[in-house]
This record gives sequence, structure tokens and C-alpha cells, in this order.
Amino acid sequence: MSIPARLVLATGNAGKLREMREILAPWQADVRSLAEFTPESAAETGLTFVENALLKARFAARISGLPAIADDSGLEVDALHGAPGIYSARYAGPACDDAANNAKLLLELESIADAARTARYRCAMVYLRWPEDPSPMIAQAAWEGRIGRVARGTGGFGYDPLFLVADGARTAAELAPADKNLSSHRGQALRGLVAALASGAS
Ligand code: ITT
Repeated sequence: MSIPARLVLATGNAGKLREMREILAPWQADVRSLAEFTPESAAETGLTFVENALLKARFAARISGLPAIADDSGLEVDALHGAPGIYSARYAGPACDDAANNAKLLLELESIADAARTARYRCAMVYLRWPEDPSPMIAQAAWEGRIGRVARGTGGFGYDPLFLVADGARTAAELAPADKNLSSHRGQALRGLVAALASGAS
């Protein structure tokens, strides 16, 4: 098996879409977005990143008639016992935006010392050849960091302005897009998926 000539990315998140397109660019596939087929999205009723990614990929493959890649991801904060986790997109409420989520995160961690603000992004990436594909390809990855006390940077999306990477000198929102993709949970998982596809694993 190899990466198909045409596929759909099963996301309505503009930040994810941009990053996934950049990561897939070397393969020169005809990459469509879910929004080209429907304004709707799959109900994320799973309890794990993998389950939700499968639901999204199935939905997108059914609507588009194309092979689908879906990303389910989120931020896991140790001092919050893994929250917001699979609920990261709706942490501050059902129709909240990134700013509201970041404000809530800062508030919840107000009394937590710097050393205890450890966290990681997690990503499950799923590839389905068709909606009922019984043999999905799955890759998972994590990106370790710490939650800062002030938002910094204008790149990325979501919690990136609060997510301190590596030695804590920069947030994910202060990285160049290519540098974020090199290290990120999404970059690792999607490259892993493509490598598995290229190697013929199924
Ligand atoms: P789709 O389901 O349409 O893909 P979504 O944003 O609802 O979009 P998820 O359910 O997977 O996707 O939620 C992921 C959330 O986790 C996302 O909205 C951000 O709040 C956060 N997140 C994931 N990856 C991130 C990243 O690279 N940078 C910043 N925040 C990220």
C-alpha cells in the first residue's frame, strides 16, 4: 500500500488542516478537506483519541467517497489528572474558542508551581481506505512540554501560546511552522502513518 493519489483530511480545524497539508506536501497527493464535501462533522462520542479519530475518518470517507486521514488530539496536563485530554477543543464549554480554553487552563493551574506544570500533546492519526475498512492504519504520538503562565507567540493554534517546549525557552506558538511540525505530536504521528503506508503495512 502507498499514500493514495487523492484523499480527504477529516478535520474542520483550520490549524490542523494547515499543519497536515504541510506535513503531507512531500508526497504530492491531491489532499481535500472535509469542508469541500460538508459543513457537518462526526459526533465525537469515543473515550479515547483512537476511537474519536476512527469515527471522524469513517464519517469523512463516507461523505467524500475518498480514503480518509483523521487526527484526534488534545492536551494532557499532569496537575489536572490528564484534563482536558479528549475534551481539549471544548474545555471551556461547547462553543468556546481557543482564547477561552487558554484562559480556563491558566485559571485551573494558578496555584501550581512551575515544576509541576508538566503536560503533553497527544495525537492519534487514523487512515481508512473506505468507510467500513476493517483494517485501519493507526499511529499515535506525544509531545512533552510544560504549561507557561503567560500566552506567548502568534503561530500554531489552540493551546500553543501556553505550551512551553523542550527547555522551556519558547512556546509552540513561537516556533516556525516547519519546526513545530518536526517535533509535534501531529508531525510525528502523520509521518509515522505515511511511513507505514509506504512500507506496505496494512
Ligand atoms: P476536528 O475534530 O474537526 O479535527 P477539533 O479541534 O475539534 O477539530 P479535536 O477534537 O481533536 O479536534 O480537539 C483537538 C484540540 O486539542 C484542539 O481544538 C486544540 O484545542 C488542542 N490541540 C490539539 N493539537 C494541538 C496543537 O498542535 N496545538 C494547539 N492545540 C492543540
